[in-house]
Amino acid sequence: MGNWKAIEPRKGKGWELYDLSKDITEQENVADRHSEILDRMKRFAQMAHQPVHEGTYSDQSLNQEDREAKYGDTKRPARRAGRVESLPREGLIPGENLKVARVSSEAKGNGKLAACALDGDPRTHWHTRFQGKVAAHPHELVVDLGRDREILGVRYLARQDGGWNGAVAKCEFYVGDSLNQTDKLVAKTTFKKTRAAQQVDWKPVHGRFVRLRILSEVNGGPWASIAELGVIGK
Ligand SMILES: [Ca+2]
Repeated sequence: MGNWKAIEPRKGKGWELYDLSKDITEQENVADRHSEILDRMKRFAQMAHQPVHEGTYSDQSLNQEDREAKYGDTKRPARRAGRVESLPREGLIPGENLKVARVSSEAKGNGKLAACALDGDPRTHWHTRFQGKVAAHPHELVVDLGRDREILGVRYLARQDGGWNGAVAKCEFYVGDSLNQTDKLVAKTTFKKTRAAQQVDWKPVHGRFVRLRILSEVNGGPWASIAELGVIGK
């Protein structure tokens, strides 16, 4: 019923009520505070002559795949606040070892700095400069891995806030030993327009710096943005 979910875990042991609009993981039983809502839901359940089952009311994630199939990527309704994808950590060089060594531009006015692409938080993103003179492609971000490492690829997460501006399409990756010598091309790719994490693999190569050269955006816009970037390596 709406964003409310009521369950009776065991017959006669009392009901639990969860407000899924604020508490999607069902941590806080609010049956005491909203007895009128619980009573209405219990009446519903009695009218239906069957107990209320978990997931009956508003687990919208069950419908997510249907919705994607129906609307495709471009016309999907706005994502529910609070639901984001994240970057799988397996095989990544731990994020605390990564630093921004150089960036072609960043949106300082609203805090969408290059460091946001490396902060481990999918809800923050780097965005290229869009106020004043808009920065255009190619965009570049150079990541310092702290020391020489074996590098096998990268994982990329597009912005997770509902917008697509800057989501990366065509992109090249270079590796180098020093900040001014990142000219070894290791991969070229075109990322898809998806919120899910995407991965690029290449043959193991040694270096301390990884340079992304971004050549286009998923909708043809002039910007680049990245929620999270991880480097696969040792
Ligand atoms: Ca981030």
